[in-house]
Amino acid sequence: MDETLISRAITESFTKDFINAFNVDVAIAGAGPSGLVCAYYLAKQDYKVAVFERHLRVGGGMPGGGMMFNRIVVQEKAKPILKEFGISAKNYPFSPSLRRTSKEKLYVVDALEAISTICSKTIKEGVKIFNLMGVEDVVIRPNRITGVVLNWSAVAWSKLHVDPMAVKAKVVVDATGHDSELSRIVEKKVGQELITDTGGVMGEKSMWAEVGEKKILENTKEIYPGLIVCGMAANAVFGSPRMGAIFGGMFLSGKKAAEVIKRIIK
Ligand code: 48F
Repeated sequence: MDETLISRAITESFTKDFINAFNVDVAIAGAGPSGLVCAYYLAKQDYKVAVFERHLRVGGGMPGGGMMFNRIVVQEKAKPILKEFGISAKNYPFSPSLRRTSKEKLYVVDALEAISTICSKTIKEGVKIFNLMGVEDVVIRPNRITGVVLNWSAVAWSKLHVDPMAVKAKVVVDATGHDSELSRIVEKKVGQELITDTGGVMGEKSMWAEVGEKKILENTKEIYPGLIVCGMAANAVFGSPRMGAIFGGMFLSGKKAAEVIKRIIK
């Protein structure tokens, strides 16, 4: 066996996909639950989507479940999304007596099954996911974000001075989670011009699951022409609470972001 053939196969295949991703409909920063679900619903309708994930693995906060207990909780409203992906879910409460008194209809889901299934189906729909690549800036034209600026995560981690490269996109999504990194970058570069009450990133509030889960859908929107926020980034940008290891809101936010983006692109 010729080892260089293996090297050639990897390099040619990756480079082909990477060059193809230089011009996409939607570039998503972050392969957590909200970013992946958003990518999936867009690709299902034939939009060209690339996801850039800083870490080695995808999934963001999902594989860690709640405090490293690798289970997540999903509420009834997001059950259709579990069904869409074919993810198994167990009714909770388990005990009939607790079920009788509980007002909530919840589902417990294996976090690893959920994220691996979402990732697999998203890739099979045609989304290209580039891991170990961070979005360190955006491309801007007068009053509009038109792409993302990328670099290898290893470059940032080792603090090397290596210039980045750019990708063009009709719409850019900040799905970077609690830090809402892209929105903060845009705020820093364009000033207080975000479409929020303060014109800037308002900052995530302390835990209140019920309110956080409600607000996240309202907060999933365009915050600067060409820039959409979804998932925890949306709550962080609009000053809404965090909610812990309940993930229905993340899935629904990803789906809503896809709908918002479709309207923008049209
Ligand atoms: O944090 P993350 O899972 O975001 P999410 O989709 O989901 C939040 C939940 O996990 C959880 C929660 C549930 O109630 O509160 O926290 O909103 O995924 C964000 C992903 O973005 C990556 C990061 O490594 C993670 O995988 N990321 C962050 N900044 C960048 C980035 C960046 N600048 N470039 C590329 N990826």
